[in-house]
Amino acid sequence: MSEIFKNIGKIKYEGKESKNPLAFKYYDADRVIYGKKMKEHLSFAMAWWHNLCAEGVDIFGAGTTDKSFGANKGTMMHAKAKVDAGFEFMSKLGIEYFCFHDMDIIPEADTIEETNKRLDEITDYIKEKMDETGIKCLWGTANMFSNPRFMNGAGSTNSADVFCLAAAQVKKALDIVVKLGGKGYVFWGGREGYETLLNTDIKLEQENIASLMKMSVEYGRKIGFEGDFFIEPKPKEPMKHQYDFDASTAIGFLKQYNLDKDFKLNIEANHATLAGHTFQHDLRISAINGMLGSIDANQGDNLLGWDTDQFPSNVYETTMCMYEVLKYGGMKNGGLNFDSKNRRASYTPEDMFYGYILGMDTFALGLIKAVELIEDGRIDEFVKERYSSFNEGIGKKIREGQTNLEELAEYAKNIDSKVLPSSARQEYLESIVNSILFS
Ligand code: XUL
Ligand code: CO
Repeated sequence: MSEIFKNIGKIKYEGKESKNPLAFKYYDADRVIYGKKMKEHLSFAMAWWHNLCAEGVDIFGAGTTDKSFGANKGTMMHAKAKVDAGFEFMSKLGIEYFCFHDMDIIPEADTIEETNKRLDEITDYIKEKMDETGIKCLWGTANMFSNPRFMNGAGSTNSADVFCLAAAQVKKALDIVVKLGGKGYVFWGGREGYETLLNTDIKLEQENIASLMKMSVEYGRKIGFEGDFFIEPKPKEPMKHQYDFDASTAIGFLKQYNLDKDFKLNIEANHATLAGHTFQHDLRISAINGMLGSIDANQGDNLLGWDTDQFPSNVYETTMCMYEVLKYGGMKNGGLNFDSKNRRASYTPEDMFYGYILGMDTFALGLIKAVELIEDGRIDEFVKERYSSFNEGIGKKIREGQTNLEELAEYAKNIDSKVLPSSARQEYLESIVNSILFS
């Protein structure tokens, strides 16, 4: 196998003064922070689909980027060339994980039998590369949104036959995730949603999605999958309304159908913002529910209303992300998967590396700054103090469920009705963040 990215060597950490575009300025993989290496805090993963498959096609124009890697597209030779390219790419960047959809790694065949045979063949090859390099699988998933049969979703489809084809696909995807030792299995409800209520039975669709997930958990556990199942919330696109709208909605769904013991959430930055939240909000909601599973690392564009999947460059956002992750104690089976793609006009192999270097450095800097915010302590201290009226007296009784409306009404008689809560001091807190970010 010959080298694919010939003019690019191993990407090294050179420090923030470096002007070498093919070097890390902040990501120093082995630097120890809070007793763990940077690479362990961040557990970066390469997304097979954007990096090795997407060629910059958009609805107005053809691809701009050649991802043939020297093979004829649509063949198993091409599938293998993508494996070669992917492992060379990850090795050069020091990325230790990858994530994939079943249909990213092979061209889908006309029969399930042949598709599965191709999956067996390619995963044998991937496994060889994993053994050679030590690179691991973070998570896998089934693409149940591209093929026309999934026009109405997979679990949410109106066709029992399509539902069965989806089940067959998840079964095989679980087989290969287990074969590759994947730590997670993702359900992104690509088309699990609806366009109009005029033709939609929401109750039936949601119950069917839950039973597909339940059967998947049963099968996964039966074949020895010990990792986490993840739901990846997204409010819209491609559907007008998607059932896994945001973290809160997905958690409610998982609890309603008793799936919350096996599932956690895979939070994607650009999906949270499409739902009208900050990235940090959906991370916090997942964390306080014990369900922060993994992260799809990217960023959107505030001026656009769709999923732009850009490489993260916003240090404020990555700082707040790592702040949540550190406070939560990390992600057991998760990591930071770059569900990010180069802009269509950044079409050269070097751009693939620049994208990852940007994303990895932005998260490394976010990690460093999040640690500084935590060590500084002023924000934590402020929040603690802000709620301190619940630490004793009547406040404590409220927290502990030791009171009732009658007692509180009696207590309220002695409170000055003009009382105000303490100042929220948002501007003071924002300037603390700035002083740490730009120190
Ligand atoms: C789509 C998206 C997916 C999932 C995996 O918006 O994020 O790529 O991450 O299916
Ligand atoms: Co994603």
